[in-house]
Amino acid sequence: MTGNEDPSDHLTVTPPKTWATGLPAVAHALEYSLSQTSVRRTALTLLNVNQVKGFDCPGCAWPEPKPGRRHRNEYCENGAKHVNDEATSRRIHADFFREHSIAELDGKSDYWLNQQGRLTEPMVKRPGATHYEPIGWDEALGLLAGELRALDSPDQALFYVSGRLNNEAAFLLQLFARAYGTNNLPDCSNLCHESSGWGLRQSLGIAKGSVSLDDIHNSDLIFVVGQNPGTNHPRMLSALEETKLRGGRIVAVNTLPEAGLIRFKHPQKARGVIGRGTPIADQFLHIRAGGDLALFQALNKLLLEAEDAAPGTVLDHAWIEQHSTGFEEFAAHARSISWDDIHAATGLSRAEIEQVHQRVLASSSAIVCWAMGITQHKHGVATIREIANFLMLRGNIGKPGAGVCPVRGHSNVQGDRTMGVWEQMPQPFLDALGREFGFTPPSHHGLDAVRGIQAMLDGDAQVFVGVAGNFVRATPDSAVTERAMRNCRLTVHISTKLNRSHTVCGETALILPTLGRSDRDVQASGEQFITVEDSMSDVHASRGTLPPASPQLLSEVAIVSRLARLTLGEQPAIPWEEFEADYDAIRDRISRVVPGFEDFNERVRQPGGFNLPNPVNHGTFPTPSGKAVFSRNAFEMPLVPEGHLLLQSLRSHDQWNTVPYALDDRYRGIHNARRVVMVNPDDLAELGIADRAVVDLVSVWRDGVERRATGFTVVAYPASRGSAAAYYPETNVLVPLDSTADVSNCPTSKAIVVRLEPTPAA
Ligand SMILES: Nc1nc2c(c(=O)[nH]1)N[C@H]1C(S)=C(S)[C@@H](COP(=O)(O)OP(=O)(O)OC[C@H]3O[C@@H](n4cnc5c(=O)[nH]c(N)nc54)[C@H](O)[C@@H]3O)O[C@H]1N2
Ligand SMILES: Nc1nc2c(c(=O)[nH]1)N[C@H]1C(S)=C(S)[C@@H](COP(=O)(O)OP(=O)(O)OC[C@H]3O[C@@H](n4cnc5c(=O)[nH]c(N)nc54)[C@H](O)[C@@H]3O)O[C@H]1N2
Ligand code: SF4
Ligand SMILES: [Mo]
Repeated sequence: MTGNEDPSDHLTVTPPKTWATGLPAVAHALEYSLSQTSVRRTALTLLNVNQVKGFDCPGCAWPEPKPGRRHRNEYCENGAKHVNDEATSRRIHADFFREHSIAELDGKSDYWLNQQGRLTEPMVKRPGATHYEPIGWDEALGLLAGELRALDSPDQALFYVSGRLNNEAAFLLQLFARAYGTNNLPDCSNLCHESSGWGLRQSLGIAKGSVSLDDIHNSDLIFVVGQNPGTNHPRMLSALEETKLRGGRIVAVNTLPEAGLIRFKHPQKARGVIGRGTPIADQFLHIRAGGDLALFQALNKLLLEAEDAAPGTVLDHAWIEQHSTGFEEFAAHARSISWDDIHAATGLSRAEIEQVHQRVLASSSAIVCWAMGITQHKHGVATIREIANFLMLRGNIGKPGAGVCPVRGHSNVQGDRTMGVWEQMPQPFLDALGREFGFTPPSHHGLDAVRGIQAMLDGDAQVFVGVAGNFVRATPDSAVTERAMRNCRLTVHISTKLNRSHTVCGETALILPTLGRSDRDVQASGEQFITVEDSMSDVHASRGTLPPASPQLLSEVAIVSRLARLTLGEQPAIPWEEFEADYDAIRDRISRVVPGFEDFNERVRQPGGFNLPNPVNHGTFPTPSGKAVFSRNAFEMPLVPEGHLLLQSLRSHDQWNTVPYALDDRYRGIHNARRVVMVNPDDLAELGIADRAVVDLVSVWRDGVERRATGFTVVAYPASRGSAAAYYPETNVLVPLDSTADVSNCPTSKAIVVRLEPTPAA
């Protein structure tokens, strides 16, 4: 279903698929692309995506193979859908906003809003108005600059950044925010891999993954934990297939038997199109929700006991001695974990875990990959630290085929952080920024996404600027967040497409439309390119190739530069005009402020760009002690009262974060509906709820406030016992604002205690 109508749910269910990608995936990608635009534009976009001279897929952050090894079609089904969702021929003009009031738009689905096409001109909603109306760029940016200048304190403004934003614009935005006087730079990482950042920083000293694609290909043993690559990082499956073909083994750990983890059919190889495909997971652990900390504690316990039984044969003593601290304390704690606790938390048998242990003993290198199934739990940071312990025990950091691999979401989410988009950038970065531009950046920490919402609710933040995301649908506690946004004096969104954040307005609201990745970007000095950094720290150029969606669009760099000039004037002396005219001028500055970007302009022009070295691969651990840190993590598992389930909010195959492209979740066998909750049939029997019953999801939280999402159809599904799964963003209303992960403050989107109540008949 790809029409313009507001879709209604007509659920059909088929058995979950046991393999991912192959020919149907190609067909689905083309079907969506052609519903959005012409054959010619589809061909143009698909020929250029992920090619050395083309543009980076605006989809996920999975890296491209080295230039000589790239396939002509180096994209996946979802990448193709994603590109053509941006390259759509549909347009939203001023008459659209005359026709539809904001209240009416607010009643439309996320799907419908996105289907209206690309935004083409700046729009304003004035105080008291019911509709958006056109506004010129100068007036729009002047209005925003005026509001910013009028605030009592720069900390009353928030600048939210999502991971689509390119390096150059991200660098300018954080520079602007800090020159203006605030570190309030909440970002989508706060909602996503924040727990990975904290866990890795504490254990290894750097908040990034340590592996390359070559490491993945050549590893003996890869764990894929809390991640659904078949849908969310499809080309990761080609990499895992290569691992398998070279003799590596894969252990998948998930609460759901996800199709891509089981079998993979490579869509660009004859064996994938015709054959049965490659089995991916050698072992699948159908773990209980939130049981991963206990699983890695169990594996660590088994390694320590195996070492006791055969000293000098299991652990890498040389590595531990030379590179780490805290081993003894960690080991004493790890030995004390009980099998009863491990079983309760994981739902796995000791035999299953011992089988994995044997695989570990048989391997001389190991990698652990993970995503939201780990980070969005209360104890996400502890789990990641336990994963680091696990790898460190056998020296699986900094050698080929080994390391940590947090698989990032948005295409440039890692780059935005490298460029300084974080509410608590370390002082050396702030000092370098201040030196380069001749001002003193504020050193007190800014607000993250969750604290930003609270500040808007309390009236402490009054101007919200969102870049490249959909803040009100990405964040928890939707009703509360919407109230927070409406409480602002001014809400501003720099976006390519219409979304709910544009319909939940402050007193005044602005929509500032911008170029997307696929659009050609021409400035005073000529055609520009931008740069991005993928999940494996490869930095490379991206050049749009399509005529812009509208002549009135400005690039993100241009919008930020003009806004900065209007807000700050000549103080401090930052050459904003020069930056807008020639992005090389921005890259020159980045090369002097951000470590690893020396000779940026030259190196990024080499085919495929360059790799930012990770110090842990050279035996350097930038922790306070200068060593990797073994940590002692208290045993923890989610506590779910009798008669309740632990709900995870996740992505369907046909959505990109807050934006559904269609109502299907093909691999899970869910068709034509999104208000669906998947529950284990034994749990349904215990709860006395029938398959296909229609229920409300009611979340239970310590504040006693009732949070309810109504009208979900129950689907009996092989979810692990005690858990349930439903799609985000429809379920964000259930996530309490203060239900966040320890240390990282990431919302617990994978751990919401709910009860299911029959929906009263209408
Ligand atoms: N097509 C598509 N691609 C995307 C996105 C998209 O929306 N659409 N979003 C992008 C972004 S921003 C991100 S962050 C990534 C997200 O990539 P994923 O993390 O794969 O995304 P989710 O759909 O949230 O899936 C979480 C996975 O963890 C499992 N899981 C849940 N709880 C647990 C648990 O307690 N333990 C274990 N072991 N497993 C658990 C779920 O069953 C599911 O397989 O994808 C990126 N790529
Ligand atoms: N319950 C629950 N909540 C979650 C999650 C979950 O698993 N469960 N996942 C969380 C995660 S991992 C993430 S990353 C966030 C995602 O949160 P966001 O990144 O904020 O959301 P997106 O849906 O990616 O944003 C889509 C919008 O981005 C704009 N856009 C697209 N491309 C461009 C571009 O090139 N430039 C500009 N300026 N705008 C562009 C379009 O207007 C589009 O409508 O959601 C989080 N929220
Ligand atoms: S795997 Fe990710 S980056 Fe690669 S083509 Fe697919 S969506 Fe795009
Ligand atoms: Mo994400």
